[in-house]
Amino acid sequence: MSIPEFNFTFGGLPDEYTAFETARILIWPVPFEATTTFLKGTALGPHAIIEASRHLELYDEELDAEVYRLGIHTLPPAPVNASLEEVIERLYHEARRWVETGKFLCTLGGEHSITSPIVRAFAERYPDLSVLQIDAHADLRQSYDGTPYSHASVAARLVEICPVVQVGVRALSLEEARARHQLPVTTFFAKDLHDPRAWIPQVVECLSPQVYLTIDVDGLDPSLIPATGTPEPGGLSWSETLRLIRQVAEHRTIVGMDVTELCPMPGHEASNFIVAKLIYKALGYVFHRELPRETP
Ligand SMILES: [Mn+2]
Repeated sequence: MSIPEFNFTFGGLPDEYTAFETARILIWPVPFEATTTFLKGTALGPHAIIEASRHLELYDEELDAEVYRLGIHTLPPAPVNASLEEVIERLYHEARRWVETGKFLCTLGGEHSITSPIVRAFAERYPDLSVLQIDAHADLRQSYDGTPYSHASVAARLVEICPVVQVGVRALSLEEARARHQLPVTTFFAKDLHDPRAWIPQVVECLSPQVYLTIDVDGLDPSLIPATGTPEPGGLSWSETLRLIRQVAEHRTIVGMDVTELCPMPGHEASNFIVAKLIYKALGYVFHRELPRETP
């Protein structure tokens, strides 16, 4: 699959808001796909998200703020033409470089396996880290299709680094259902998410002070984002997802994030835009304390 060139930056911002030196936020495209099992195409996810992001309304009415004024720099895409193991190792080293800048790193996948090397880099800088995983899948298989770095095993790799809290899970194997009781993982199944006034504070309670947010877009309902490789019915709604991220950002410090598994599909361009909007909303929540109110 050939990845189209990246001719534009996230948000289609004026140059004064995209310089690396002054930007508070880094957008890092990682167009990597090696182990997806059902529908292929998530390597095209970063390009589709950035392209759609040019059409975002840049004023956030909920926060009464223009989030892009923090400065958003779009990094060159990570080189991903190597073996799976090699890519995982390279992503770790490159992620370290970006984490060391102290800027907020938001990675665009690509398949979900990219998350574990990035979290490894974050855990070195933030020893009190936990991961909040929004996902339809538990991803707790020790290995899948012969590799421990499958996208179906990403949470099994994450729990080797730090505790994980999963939200929206509704597809897992018996092996995973049994394994999770022996692992540092708390799973909030989609079937149990009724009143967000009850379950969201419980999720927050399970998280350590510093949180890395990983969003597999299939965690949201496929009626909202059908363009994903392994869609599962019964996912989070738009408002539940925003409310969850907002409350985590208010009560904990989100130190980095990624969004994975968008699989762009003709006829489902709305998915690309919804993912771009989700990222922009999340960035606003992360920086809510620093954003000046724009209207009286
Ligand atoms: Mn998933």
